[in-house]
Amino acid sequence: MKKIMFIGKSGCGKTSLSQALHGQDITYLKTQAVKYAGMVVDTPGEFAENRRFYSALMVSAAKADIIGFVQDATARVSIFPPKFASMFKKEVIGIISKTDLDGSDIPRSERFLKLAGAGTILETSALERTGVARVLELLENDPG
Ligand SMILES: Nc1nc2c(ncn2[C@@H]2O[C@H](COP(=O)(O)OP(=O)(O)OP(=O)(O)O)[C@@H](O)[C@H]2O)c(=O)[nH]1
Ligand SMILES: [Mg+2]
Repeated sequence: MKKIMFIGKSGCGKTSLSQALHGQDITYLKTQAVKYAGMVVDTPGEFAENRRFYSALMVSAAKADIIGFVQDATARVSIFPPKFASMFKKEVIGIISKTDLDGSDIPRSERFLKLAGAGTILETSALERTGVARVLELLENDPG
C-alpha cells in the first residue's frame, strides 16, 4: 500500500477523510501535529496556511508516495499558491472534500486544484463515504 499525505486548510476534512479511508467512525479531532496513521500522513491545516511551515511539510512528504491537496468543495477561496505542487517531487493529486454539502462547487474546486498543480482530481465525501474507494485504488499498488 502506498502512503498519501494530506495537505489543506484547517477544517477542510483531511482527518475525516483519513478516518473514512481506514473504515473508522468520523469523529472530530483537531490535528495539532503531523500524524502518521496507516496509509495516511495527516497534517495540521496551519502547515498549509503559513509559509513558514512549508519546510516542515516538505520534510514530512518524504514519508509519503503521493501528496493529496484537499480542497473543501464549499470554500470560495483556495489557500494553495499557484504551482504549489512543484515544491514536492512526488505525484500530487487533488481531492475535493465535502461534496455532500449544499453550496458545494466542484468546477470551482477543480480550478483551484489545477492551478495548484494537482494532476488527478477526485471527488469525495467522508461523511457519505463517496469517492473513498477511488482514493484507496490509487494507493493499492505498492510503490515500485
Ligand atoms: N458534511 C461534511 N462534513 C465534513 C466532511 N469531512 C469533514 N467534515 C467536517 O468538517 C470538520 C473538520 O473536519 P476535519 O477532518 O477535522 O478537518 P481537517 O482538515 O483535519 O482540519 P485540521 O486538523 O484543523 O487541519 C468536522 O466537523 C467534520 O465533521 C464531509 O465529507 N462532509
Ligand atoms: Mg485534521
